[in-house]
Amino acid sequence: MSQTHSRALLAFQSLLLLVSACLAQYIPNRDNCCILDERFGEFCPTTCGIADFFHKYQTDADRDLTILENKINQITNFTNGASYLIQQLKTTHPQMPASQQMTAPFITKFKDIMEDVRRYENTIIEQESNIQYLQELLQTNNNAILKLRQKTAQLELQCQEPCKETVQIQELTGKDCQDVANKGARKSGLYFIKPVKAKQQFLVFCEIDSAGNGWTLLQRRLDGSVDFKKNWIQYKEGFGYLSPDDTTEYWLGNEKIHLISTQSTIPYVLRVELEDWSNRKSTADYHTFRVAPETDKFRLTYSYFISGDAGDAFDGYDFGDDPSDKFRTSHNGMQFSTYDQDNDKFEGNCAKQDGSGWWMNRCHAAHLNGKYYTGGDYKSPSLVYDNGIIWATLRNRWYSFKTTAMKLIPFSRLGVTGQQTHMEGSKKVGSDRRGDF
Ligand SMILES: [Ca+2]
Repeated sequence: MSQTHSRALLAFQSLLLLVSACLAQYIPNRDNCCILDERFGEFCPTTCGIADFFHKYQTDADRDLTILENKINQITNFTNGASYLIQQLKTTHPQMPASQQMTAPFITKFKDIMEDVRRYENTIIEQESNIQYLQELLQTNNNAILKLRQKTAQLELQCQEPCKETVQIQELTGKDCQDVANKGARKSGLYFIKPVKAKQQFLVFCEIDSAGNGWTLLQRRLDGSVDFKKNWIQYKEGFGYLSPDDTTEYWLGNEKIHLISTQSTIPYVLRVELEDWSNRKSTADYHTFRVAPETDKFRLTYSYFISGDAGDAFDGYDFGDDPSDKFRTSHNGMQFSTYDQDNDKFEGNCAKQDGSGWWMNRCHAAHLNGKYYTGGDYKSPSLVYDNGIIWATLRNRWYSFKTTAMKLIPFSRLGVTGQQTHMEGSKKVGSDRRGDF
């Protein structure tokens, strides 16, 4: 409100007051309207015209007063609003930043630091995890070391006692067991032999009779205690266990068999010995048995079947499935196969199917390294392949023999007194006429 308006309003209010007092005492009319009243002073010597004046301007004065009052109220409202706003600003932003431009670098730096902190936190968490893993590993290793120490202590205790089991190895040696027997050996057992081309001697079981015949054992099956599902290297080097009393199973090894069988121009005889589950024993002898070097995959060759009541299964067997059964199951001239070296005549892998190592064709009529089955007949609905210890000319291919042996002797010693004699052309026994796979 301006100062001029204030003064006008004050004067006007005073005038109204006087007029009101005057009107209360004097009701103006034509008779008294000219009566002097000092209270009106020099500006209003009489009350005459006052009422008219008042009535004339009352409406405008009232309107002006109403407008003034509204404006005062508006201004009051504005003032209150402004005060409230200022108060709010003070509360909300007690200290406004001096300048955002000045603080921006600090904010950036702060963010970087926070990022670094987060990164270090992650690194620490990761390292803690690693430490926990290593601690667990350390604990596991400590436990393992503890167990090993305990085992070592046990073994040390055992070693303090003298060895209870001893293996007697005969002193005589030779190129083969016949050579050993020729030097005077008359006792079966373990001997070191060294074939002509062998780089070092190796142990074999020699079966020597009273007549001085020395058989060199190549293979033994007795009880199924040794798994004959072995790879190429194992069949090459040999596996199983030699024993001085011939009570364990083994394959002497293709390399050693090769060295023995090819060391001389004097032909060897291979004798196959079979025992069925009725303890009936049978044999089959082959002339000039030879096993080629590894470069020829230890190929089997012989000149002919001499004799034996087991029959000539190496020559194959007509199972009745196919006219070529006999040809496809013969073994003379076949290379050796294992599950990891397929040298057979079959599009599949005979050794892998049958779980053995052998001179596979497509696949076999003789199979002395097969799976060991107790009782003989082993056919079952779930069995696809004839994988037993088989000699098809003696028993059908679903009959697995109880014991077998393969052994060599120089041909010149065959038939010497003390040896078992064999009938030429022994009958072939075999009821199962199915072809092989
Ligand atoms: Ca094949």
